[in-house]
Amino acid sequence: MSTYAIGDIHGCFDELILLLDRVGFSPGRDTLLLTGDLINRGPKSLETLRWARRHEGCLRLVLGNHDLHLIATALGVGKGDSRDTIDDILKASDCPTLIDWLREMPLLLRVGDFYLVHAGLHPDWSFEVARLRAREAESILQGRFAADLLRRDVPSGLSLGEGIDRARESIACLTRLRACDAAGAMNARFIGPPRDLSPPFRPWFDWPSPRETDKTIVFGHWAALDVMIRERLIALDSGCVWNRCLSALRLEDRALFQQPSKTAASPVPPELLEKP
Ligand SMILES: [Mn+2]
Repeated sequence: MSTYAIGDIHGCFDELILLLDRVGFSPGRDTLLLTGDLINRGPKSLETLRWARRHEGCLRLVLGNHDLHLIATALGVGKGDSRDTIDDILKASDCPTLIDWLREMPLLLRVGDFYLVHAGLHPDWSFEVARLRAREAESILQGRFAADLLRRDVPSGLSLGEGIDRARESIACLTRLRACDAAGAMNARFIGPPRDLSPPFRPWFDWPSPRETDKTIVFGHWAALDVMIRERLIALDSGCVWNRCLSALRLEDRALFQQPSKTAASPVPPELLEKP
């Protein structure tokens, strides 16, 4: 009985299956924790999403920004990007079922001594605050104001309640955060390695925080960070879709397994060609 945390898949379904074979994953015995961004940019988003739903009994996942972008697009409020590879999902006959299933997934998940999140936590948040914020955003995402929550351009005149404003801020942190200043203000454009950061920005996890120190945060999203394993912090996006590899960490003994990428999405952002 093992638990494998797997980084951002981004539609790299062939690599996922090869990686599971490599670790000897057994659906009835082992558990998978996925850091989110299951889809988009890579070649097999629909296959990945269908597979995840079919294996929901042996896996848990948190939503990433690309998963939310898919939900937003399906709800008619997505802002398309020429690099999107989610058309196969949107055109599939089971699209509504897949989207409904995805909308039920959490933004933050606690599994034993581990917290799973796609991108990061605001430095000011304790785990309890992060948990309450995630629950609030999840409940809006599952309800009839989901489209208002996810739209990027809020039309003037659209009045968003305090809950929705706060939930939008929570979602930005949980699914997009990499670098921020001491007050937690995000540097939204930065996607490079930490050594390229200049003051006042630091990686979100390097600021002082009231978080309890007995839990370990597992996250993805930051491909330029690559796999990073610290005592209480595990980063797992090793850029499979950027022609690097897909990573799985067995949480019980921290054994790392990696599957080289078969397909490069193009163009590869120059920041991601270098390893940190
Ligand atoms: Mn992401």
